[in-house]
Amino acid sequence: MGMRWVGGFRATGWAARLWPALGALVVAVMLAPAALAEQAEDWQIGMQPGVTPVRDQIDFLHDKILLPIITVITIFVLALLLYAILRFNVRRHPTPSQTSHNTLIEVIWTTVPILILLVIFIPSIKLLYYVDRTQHADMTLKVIGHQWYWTYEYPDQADVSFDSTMIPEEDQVKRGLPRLLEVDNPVVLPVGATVRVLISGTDVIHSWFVPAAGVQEYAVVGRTNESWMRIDKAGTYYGQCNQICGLNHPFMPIEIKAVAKEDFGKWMACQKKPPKEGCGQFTTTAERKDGEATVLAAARSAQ
Ligand SMILES: [Cu+2]
Repeated sequence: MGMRWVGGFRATGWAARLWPALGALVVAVMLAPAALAEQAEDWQIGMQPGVTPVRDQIDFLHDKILLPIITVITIFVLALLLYAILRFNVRRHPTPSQTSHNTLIEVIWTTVPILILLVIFIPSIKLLYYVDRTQHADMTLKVIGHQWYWTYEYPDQADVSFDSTMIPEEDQVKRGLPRLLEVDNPVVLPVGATVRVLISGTDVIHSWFVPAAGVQEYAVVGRTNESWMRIDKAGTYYGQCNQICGLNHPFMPIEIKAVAKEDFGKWMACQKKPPKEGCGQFTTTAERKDGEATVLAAARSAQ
């Protein structure tokens, strides 16, 4: 059995076997989110992959600006701490200095954080305004939060509207659908269309949160909040109410199906004038066929 260097100590026996296993675990955890697209995953440590321009900008702010800055600050503070601990401990430095003020250092440690905050402030404000609204929407989706489900309205599509309720947990499990995320009537949107999202509520404050789209907006009674999204990749995207809104707060998920324009047209036509037997593959009733659910689940696991 070979010996390995572990942080300056020689590890033998079980410790030598533990470190490669830990390394493999870390790699597995880092790769896990990359393999799956649209919902939170076990062992996920990063953000879900994004599918809208807004999310691209959020990722840029997080990955390229905030994370590097906070990493440098954390390492710098850690280094200062270690230096103080090692250099000025009672054994190596028995007589402490009586210095209490140093103008130069005080000016530096006041101005440098201000400059860092300015560097963060400018792109943050730009992003806030970018997320706020779109000037050129192709369509509007209205989202209304209730205890404990969502209503969706398409005001520029003959006022099509429907409620979206979580299907029972045991059905989700039985049919291989994402637990606590699958709904009876998902929102259907065309890929590539700029969608103005208007969000309101009828009882308490809810929050419409779809991580892959980078949208999180409060649903408040008597107020219409606005955001927007342009989903660039077909798929199913899940979200949840993320404002504690009462007893069934965890049971009002959000499901968006982003589909090709033609499919959206067919779905919308069916919503406007449904045939007796429902709207085919986009059927929006709770009686969705189990066969279809199986196909959906198979498509998901094949992704
Ligand atoms: Cu809620």
